[in-house]
Amino acid sequence: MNAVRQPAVVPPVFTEATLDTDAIVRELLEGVGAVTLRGLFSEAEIAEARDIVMRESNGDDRGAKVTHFQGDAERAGRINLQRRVWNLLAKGDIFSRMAAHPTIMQVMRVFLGSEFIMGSIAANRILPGGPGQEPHIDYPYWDFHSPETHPTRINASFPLNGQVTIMLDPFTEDTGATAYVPGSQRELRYPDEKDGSFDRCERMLGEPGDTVVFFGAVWHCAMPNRSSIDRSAIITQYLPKFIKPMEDLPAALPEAFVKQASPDIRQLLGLNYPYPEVLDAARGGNAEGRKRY
Ligand SMILES: O=C(O)CCC(=O)C(=O)O
Ligand SMILES: [Fe+2]
Repeated sequence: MNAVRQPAVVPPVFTEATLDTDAIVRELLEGVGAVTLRGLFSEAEIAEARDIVMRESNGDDRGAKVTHFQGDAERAGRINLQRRVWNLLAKGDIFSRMAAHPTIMQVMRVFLGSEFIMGSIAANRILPGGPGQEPHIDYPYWDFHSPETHPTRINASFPLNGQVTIMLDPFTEDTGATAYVPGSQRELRYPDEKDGSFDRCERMLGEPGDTVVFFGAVWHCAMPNRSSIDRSAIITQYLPKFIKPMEDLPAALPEAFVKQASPDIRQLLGLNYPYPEVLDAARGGNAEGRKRY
């Protein structure tokens, strides 16, 4: 007799009407490590984002852009079947609307602190036949396979990362929906082969427009696309204000974009938090401390 498969551990679903940021924080830190937000984006918005991602990545047929956690695909000469589109804020207003969606901002303010920033925003497109990734954890934990380079006793009791995946295509087992190991974020560790992530994983399933928020310390990876359709998502990394971001986002953007950015986008670009600064050249006077003691 076949072993009975346990029911899938599905990330709890919230809408704007049922949003409960305390419950979401608990789920991310102490629960499965992920939640789904539904109904944040219209069909037209998803279609607009998808068109740009397809157009930009069609041109990259040699997979020339940098990518991550794809060592096996690179060795097998198949890296062009997973394509990234970087610097999305410069490629359409829709991506600023996605990055600073009020509901995402509301969740991240509670999870990462009100002055949180964005460390990266990119698309990840897996073409039909495209490979998956190695199970991993995300920046700034992404090199935690060398834990001695991180502070002693660092742990996952509080977050240094919040990930958001906005699905542009159906995320199914066939198309390569992101795999994750529920609860693995509670003990901060980079997974290895002995952990058997592929035997223990669940999938982040959903329809175009569904948005998964997860704590990047949860073991996860893109999976192979065995279908005949593309599987793309917008992948955004949010960080506490004091973490050095993964991408130098302001440097990649036109000056005019930065000048005209909304208050939320300025915060996401890290412009509200001025450090590191050349203090020897900074305006004199007291710059930090309580206004009144
Ligand atoms: O595209 C996916 O399913 C996940 C991508 C991911 O986890 C990453 O690139 O860090
Ligand atoms: Fe990841």
